[in-house]
Amino acid sequence: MINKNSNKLNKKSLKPNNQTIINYKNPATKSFPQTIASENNEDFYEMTFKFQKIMMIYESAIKMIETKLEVLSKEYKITGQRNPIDSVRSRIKTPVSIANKLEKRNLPISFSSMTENLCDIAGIRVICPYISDIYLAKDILLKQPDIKLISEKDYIQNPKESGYRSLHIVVEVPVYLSNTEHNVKVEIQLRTIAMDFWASLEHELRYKTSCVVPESIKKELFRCAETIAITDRQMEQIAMELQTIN
Ligand code: 0O2
Repeated sequence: MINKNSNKLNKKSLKPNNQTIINYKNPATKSFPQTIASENNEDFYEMTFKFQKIMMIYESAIKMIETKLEVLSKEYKITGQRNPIDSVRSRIKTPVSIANKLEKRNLPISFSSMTENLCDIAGIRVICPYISDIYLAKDILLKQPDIKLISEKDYIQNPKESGYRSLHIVVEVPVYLSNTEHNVKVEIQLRTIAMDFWASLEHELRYKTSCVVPESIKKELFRCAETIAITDRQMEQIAMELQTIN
């Protein structure tokens, strides 16, 4: 349930819960027709505008990183080197998903709370052919001076109880608007094609289901993850052997 009070804006300061991260003027509200200028309507327009603007900033941060990855892929292509990046996907968390996550953590559901507490509103998934490519792609990205590493979770070295494997990094990138600069957090999940195959199917089957998954199915999914991890290592070994022959 969304806590309406925590979302309520203070009209003078335009601050949810008297605090905000992203400061901006709201010219749109000034030109609203008088007929819809009642307090509630104003709140609605202000909130909608504010949410739209925050999401636009997150989308811009995604675009920046995607462009960097695209440039790298093009460089690998024209120099004839093997590309450590197979494909890239991205998504912005939905408002419901944002609210659910805040609620699950007993955090206020407000603009400032979501920008302060959630690191995965903007998410990018980088799919790599081999395990070593994951670390190579990470290092290449983090070498860029405008990408700042905030945190790292290596679920390849330390897989989750479910069997889930991926390398998660949270980075901060600057997004420049006409008058303001915003340091925006983006979660990047790096994984192999095989890890992605397992995670995507398991996500559908288990991770987001509301009913209790039987232990036997959890074990089965874990076993599949282990098999896939072994195959991942074998494929990398074969690739290395072939490289040596070449
Ligand atoms: P979605 O729709 O993919 O975004 P966090 O919840 O991220 O703040 P936590 O739990 O420490 O905190 O995060 P974690 O586990 O490092 O990363 C969460 C994300 O990793 C999930 O996002 C999934 O994308 C993925 N993930 C983590 N564990 C599993 C798993 O067991 N199976 C699968 N398939 N994916 C997993 P969301 O927000 O849950 O969903």
